[in-house]
Amino acid sequence: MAKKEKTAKTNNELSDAELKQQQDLARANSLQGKNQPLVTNIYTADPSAHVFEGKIFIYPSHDIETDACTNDDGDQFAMRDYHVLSVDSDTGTATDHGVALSVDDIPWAEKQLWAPDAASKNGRYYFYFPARDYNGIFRIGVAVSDNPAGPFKAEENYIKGTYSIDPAVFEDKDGSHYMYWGGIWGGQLQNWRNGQYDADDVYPADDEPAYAPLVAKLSDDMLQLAETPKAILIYDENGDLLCAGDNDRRFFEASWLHEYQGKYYFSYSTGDTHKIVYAIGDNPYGPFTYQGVILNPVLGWTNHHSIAKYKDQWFLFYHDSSLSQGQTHLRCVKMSELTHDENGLIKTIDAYR
Ligand code: FUB
Repeated sequence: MAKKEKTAKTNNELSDAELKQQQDLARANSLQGKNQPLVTNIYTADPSAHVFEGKIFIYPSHDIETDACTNDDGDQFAMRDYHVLSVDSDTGTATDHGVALSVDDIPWAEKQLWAPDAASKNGRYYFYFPARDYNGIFRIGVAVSDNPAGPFKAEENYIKGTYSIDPAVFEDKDGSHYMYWGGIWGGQLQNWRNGQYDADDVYPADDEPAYAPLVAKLSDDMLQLAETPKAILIYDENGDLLCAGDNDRRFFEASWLHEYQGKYYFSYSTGDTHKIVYAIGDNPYGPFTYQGVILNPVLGWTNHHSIAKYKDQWFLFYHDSSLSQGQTHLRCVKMSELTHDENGLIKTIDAYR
């Protein structure tokens, strides 16, 4: 005890980041039982949930231990395969269906299998995922299966016209599928100018519009983009585009789209301010108007989510780093009920309360 008191840093000696991590960890530990990790046999993150064949399936990243250094490019997220999870509606327990796709079986991808998503059409299942190609550039690929749990077989090449990360696929009422994607920093949106990759990072000035996420309709066979990607415009309450310096509200990564009572909700992570926020529009392309926070910061740096309806109840799927006692690159997926109020606004969730 005496030794511990001698070596431990006092709160005054901790950096702000260390202090925040300690406080978050203490809060997470004191609330064990609130939302538990869905699986504990592996580390999982970036959960994209869908109801397929009457059951909730979750398509997460599979976090692993790594020697790669931690940096703003996200080299510490060195994932090499994907597992699919499903949730038993009676018991709420999740099943890990094992490896659904490995980087060794993706001809164009070298490393870093980041946040994926899946879609279904005519009894087949399509798995969309970002990875770095052999030039170090993030692209988005697709793999196909007859089973929602996989295994999936990857196409030979990435989807033409795609770059950056975090695909999310939304099926509209008419059966059309739209893919949303993009991310800054490690997500490389800041490296694309006029359709060309440039290794130099260029960001807008703080008072200029922030980098926009992208959307494109998918082709009938679900394997290509059916159109040139369009920028998603997100406006504030005054009708101005969110600016790059508006770190509390501007797009960073983790796109998701859901429809509620005829309105389209585009949600995303604010990255360095660690929130999941949302904006509402009248159609899948937007424009969207910023509304507020869905999920306050969780334990760990990243915040990434999905939203799905199961048996008349809406759920938020998210992750935090509680399973690894706060290690940002070793996360665990969780779920929580989500509520739209009588005006269609989403009640903010605090994972610690
Ligand atoms: O899991 C790797 C990356 O971290 C994801 O692609 C981002 O959304 C963030 O969660």
